[in-house]
Amino acid sequence: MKVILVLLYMLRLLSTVQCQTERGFFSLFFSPVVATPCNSTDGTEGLCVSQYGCRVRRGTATSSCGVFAVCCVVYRTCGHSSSFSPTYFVPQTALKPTTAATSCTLHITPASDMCQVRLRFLTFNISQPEDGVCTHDSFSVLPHTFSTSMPRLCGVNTGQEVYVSFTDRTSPLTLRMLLSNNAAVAGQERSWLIEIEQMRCTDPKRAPAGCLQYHTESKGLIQSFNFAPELPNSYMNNLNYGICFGSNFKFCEMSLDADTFSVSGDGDTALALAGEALCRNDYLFIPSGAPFGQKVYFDRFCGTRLGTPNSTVSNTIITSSLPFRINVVTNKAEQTDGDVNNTGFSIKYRFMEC
Ligand SMILES: [Ca+2]
Ligand SMILES: [Ca+2]
Repeated sequence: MKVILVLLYMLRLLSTVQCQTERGFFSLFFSPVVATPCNSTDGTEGLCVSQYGCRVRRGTATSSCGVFAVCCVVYRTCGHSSSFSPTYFVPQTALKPTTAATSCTLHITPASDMCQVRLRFLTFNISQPEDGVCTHDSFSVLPHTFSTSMPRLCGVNTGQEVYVSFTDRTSPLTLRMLLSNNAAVAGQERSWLIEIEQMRCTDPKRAPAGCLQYHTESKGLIQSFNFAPELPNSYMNNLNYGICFGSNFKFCEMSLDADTFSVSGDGDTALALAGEALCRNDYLFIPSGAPFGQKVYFDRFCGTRLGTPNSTVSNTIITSSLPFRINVVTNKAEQTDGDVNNTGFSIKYRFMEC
């Protein structure tokens, strides 16, 4: 028994010394010299550092990561600021949803050489828009406003990613969750877990100018914000943003197949529309988009199916305009334009080799 106690005491002594000398002799043996990334069970990413290193970051040790090292995740909440990357924005330090009506802001200070942040919405669930407008809760990134490319968002956006540039590299970006106390939404549970990763000016994975969303995989899924087809009028107004695709010389064409497409008109009637005359208010701008196998080209696509004009089913759309890019445009009105039950879009994209 005595032997065990002495051993435990020695271990404790070692760990204390290691905590106090992060770069010292013991850290060479007991924690990585160059901190390596680690994954936590809630989908967040941290750094393997000593307990002391984690306290310096004001991080949370989520799990053990080797002898005397912890996976340290930087969570921040209302009123905080951070220059660590990645930082995770949460409603409260206890990592629980909130029902409080509040203006919750987080300041992100650019570290040196950083030009942009990528926001990944690991969880994003606040109140729904009303007739396309975030009248109650909203998420915005200041000094960007909904009139610039980063829109004000609400509803459900789990799984979405956006890229926002620092307007100047010395002043912070402010992430703001505005939670309303209006009777229509009071007491609702709101939750979010937003990963904020700072991106170097030289990072090849940085989104090009004018691109709110950026995809570099050769195939994937693009969805409109608050894509929740089970909810009527989940569609968002006042959008004008670019979805861009990073490609290389290997790829000459991109195909687009809609699982869901409901952008204008009566959401309960199947009808594809295209062209400037028919798609005036809400549309997807797909440069030189042509229905597969046809040599007719359009830029604007709208209606309730994505495909050949007047078709009642969606067809594959091909674009060969490089770099691949789609613009999402919606105006400020919806039902007064005769648009009912528009739910937005969910489209599979795929690059095609030359
Ligand atoms: Ca519409
Ligand atoms: Ca509209």
